[in-house]
Amino acid sequence: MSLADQPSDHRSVLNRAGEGQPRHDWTAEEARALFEAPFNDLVFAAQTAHRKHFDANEVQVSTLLSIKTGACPEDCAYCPQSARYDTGLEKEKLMDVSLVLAQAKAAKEKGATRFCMGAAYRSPTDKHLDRIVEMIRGVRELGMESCATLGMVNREQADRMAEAGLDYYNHNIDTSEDFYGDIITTRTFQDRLDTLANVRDAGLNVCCGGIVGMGEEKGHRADMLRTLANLETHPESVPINQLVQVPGTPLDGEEPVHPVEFVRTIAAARLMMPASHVRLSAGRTDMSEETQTLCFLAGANSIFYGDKLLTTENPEADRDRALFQRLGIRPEKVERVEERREGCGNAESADGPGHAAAS
Ligand code: SAM
Ligand code: DTB
Ligand code: SF4
Repeated sequence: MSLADQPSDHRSVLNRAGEGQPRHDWTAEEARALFEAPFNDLVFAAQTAHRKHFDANEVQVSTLLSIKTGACPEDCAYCPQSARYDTGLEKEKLMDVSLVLAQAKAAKEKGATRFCMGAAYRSPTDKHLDRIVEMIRGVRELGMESCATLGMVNREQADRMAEAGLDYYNHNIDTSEDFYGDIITTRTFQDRLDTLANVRDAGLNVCCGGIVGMGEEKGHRADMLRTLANLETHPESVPINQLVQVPGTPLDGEEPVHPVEFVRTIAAARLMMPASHVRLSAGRTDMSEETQTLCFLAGANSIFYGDKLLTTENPEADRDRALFQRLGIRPEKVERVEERREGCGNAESADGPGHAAAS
């Protein structure tokens, strides 16, 4: 055991992490200490780190659209879109560009600043990518940030999307390397890291996180976040999804994660990647407003907004507007989009994505 692997007292880990300095040398013990720390100490440290980089009352708002639905050859055990499971989902071919842009425009009018296009592919064909590149250009022309999640991409594909002006590419590691094989067998953990490297090398912002509630243990959650935090550059956006259980998928009926453990995962992500946006992602429909509030307190500062995720429900837009109002949360301003594009938004710049510390 090296010195770095010695068990750490949670207090020293929290004190250091609360300073909000991005680090890439997290030990397994340090990451696990966050999951064992007293909850109040953990959330206090996470909120402290959060305020070093962000306005604590501002939340980034993205809207998702499934641009190609179902019939996926992969076997991700959580996913309603895998062709291997009978989930009753209606499959849909790749949408026309004009329909996608009409939805992007509607999302913008409702207040979203980022539009995320998701497709149920193992990896996109170059022919499909031609059409997706047009969608990316169109979303950008609307003045929104664009994000795509299309499965595995090679360097050339990532370059094409970067040239079209794509802002973010989402590709999740989903869970820890150890637990990964229990969830997905059709592509490896290393395949995912390779796609992330292609996306990063093409100059795109990386959106990468995972799912909580798939039967994993705390240690797996800690290890998943450690993999992300120890990347050379932290993902600019870290979605933490709570499993949405869908009848017909192998994970339907899994013991749901306790809300406190979910909030812990958000707090740990905030502490381990303090300058990144942490997204309280899928699963909010099954979450109380009190749990969501704790997530914001623990440092979540991004959500999916709009009545639908990809194929499952999301809280109604009206409810989210009411929740924001009750909490005094403002959607992150459109100007931040331009600031990030001009390069002030490097997640590891001294004062974080595009702005100074909170008041
Ligand atoms: N097919 C592409 C891929 O796998 O990269 C893109 C779309 S896929 C639906 C994007 C991510 O959504 C997955 O990696 C997973 O983290 C998340 N996801 C899918 N189904 C989910 C579910 N039932 N509950 C929570 N998250 C889910
Ligand atoms: C992410 O981490 N979560 C989003 C997005 N990235 C693509 C997807 C959630 C999907 C939830 C299940 C569904 O609606 O199909
Ligand atoms: Fe396919 Fe993506 Fe669903 Fe896996 S998560 S089955 S790759 S759509």
